Amino acid sequence: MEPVLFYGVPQGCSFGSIVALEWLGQPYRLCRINMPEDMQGDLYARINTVRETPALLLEDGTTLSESAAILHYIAARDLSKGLGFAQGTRDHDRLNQVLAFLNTTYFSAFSPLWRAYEMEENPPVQSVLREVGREDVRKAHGHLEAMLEGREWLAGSQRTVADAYFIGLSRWATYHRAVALQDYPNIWRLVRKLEADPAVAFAHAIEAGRPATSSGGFRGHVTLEELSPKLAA
Ligand SMILES: N[C@@H](CCC(=O)N[C@@H](CS)C(=O)NCC(=O)O)C(=O)O
Repeated sequence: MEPVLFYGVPQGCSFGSIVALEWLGQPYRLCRINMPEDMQGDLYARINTVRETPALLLEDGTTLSESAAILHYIAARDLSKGLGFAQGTRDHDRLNQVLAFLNTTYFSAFSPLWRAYEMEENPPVQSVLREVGREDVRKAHGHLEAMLEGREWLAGSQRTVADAYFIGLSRWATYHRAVALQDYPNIWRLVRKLEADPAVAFAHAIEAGRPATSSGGFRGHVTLEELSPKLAA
């Protein structure tokens, strides 16, 4: 079977892996994971012991987890698509650098805000977490804005998996009302360009459960149960 991407809803960071798969254009399937309930069972632990999305089931029955690993893997499946670069080149280093920034500093800036979201029962702690999170998110956007100066895309002059990953995470800034993306001209330019991309529209439709038109290789959804016989025990 084609590779299967396990994507999480709502608001998953796996959004970027859906966009990257669409850009790659090779056949793939999707498996929808409602977070956190679908991750609690033994079945999902066989896919990712850390019980997080995204995860990717490969043709040989093995799985790959962690966004950075999955995104580099997708890019490397066909370097002629230009979503990534050959290892050992400066272009690859630059892509790796920006992906690492997004996957650590940028991603984790939102962590206090997600914790606050889960803390309805404790308003004082929730309010401290919100303050810390909003400050971290402001700082991360300041760094990203500077990084984008003079660059059309995150890794330079061409669209890569870093841009796919970024557009998924950038939604959280608005969702948590942490910063207004319009206040950062370089970031806002990139967001508008990506939001106009058919692969991004496709990923939004998939997450929302609306009819979605693939311009890539989407071959439909499979369920965890259907995949069970293919997974290592
Ligand atoms: N380091 C991991 C983090 C993945 C992660 O935190 N995924 C979230 C969704 S964005 C998740 O699965 N959370 C589990 C939950 O909400 O229960 C990666 O970059 O892939």
